[in-house]
Amino acid sequence: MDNIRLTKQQIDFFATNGYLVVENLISSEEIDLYKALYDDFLSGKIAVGASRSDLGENLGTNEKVENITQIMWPSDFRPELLEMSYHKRALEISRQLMGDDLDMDFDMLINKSPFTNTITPWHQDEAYWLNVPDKRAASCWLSLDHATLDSGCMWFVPGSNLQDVRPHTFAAKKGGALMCIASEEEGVAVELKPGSCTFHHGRTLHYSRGNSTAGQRRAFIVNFRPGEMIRYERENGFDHGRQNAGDRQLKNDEFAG
Ligand SMILES: O=C(O)CCC(=O)C(=O)O
Repeated sequence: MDNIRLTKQQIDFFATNGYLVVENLISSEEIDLYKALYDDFLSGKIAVGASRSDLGENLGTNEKVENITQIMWPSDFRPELLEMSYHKRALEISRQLMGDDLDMDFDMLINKSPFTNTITPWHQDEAYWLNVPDKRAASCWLSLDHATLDSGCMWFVPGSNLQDVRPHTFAAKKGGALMCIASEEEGVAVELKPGSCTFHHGRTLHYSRGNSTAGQRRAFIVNFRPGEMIRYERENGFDHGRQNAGDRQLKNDEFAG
């Protein structure tokens, strides 16, 4: 596949709305490859220890499966991912959106298993992150399945990237998912076919409904920010839960003042 060149209209749309849909980021052959790898993570064939946790713990009511499976840093366990098409194309697009100094900060898998019916609460990613001086950051959310309203596609609040970070709290338990007050009335839902993706800014309000379907809702997420800010994070001991995924922190109280 050729490199994707965004139009000025797409770049402006992202700057104004805080999100962007990019269709067909990877081909159908590539989707099959990524699905096979993803399933090896889900089944435990690729062991990840404490990099795996339940983002929906105490939010959903599932006991036999994770309410929402979150695996941080899959590329630590399969470094070849870094050289594969998804990471490369997503990096290229993030640079077109926000500048040539962007690099990959971290990657993660978030899956909603069939009938787990657990929402990802409304939040802004910045609430989880160290308050870095340069706020440019984009997450690419690649869907390996049909992401629909019922399986838990992403919702975004257009323009929230240009507003403040709302007050966040832990939704159900300390170390679990964060939440803030927002509603579907403010948002737009983005259904995606397999191989398509969205990019969202670190400040964009987003959420997803639970998966009430019989299929998986596999999302592969890669986050990008200026290389200088990645260094700043690491120097300050912040690595996005690389080996302790279940210890999420509320960082947005640092935004006051
Ligand atoms: O997959 C989801 O439901 C949430 C994803 C998310 O919060 C993110 O990619 O920042």
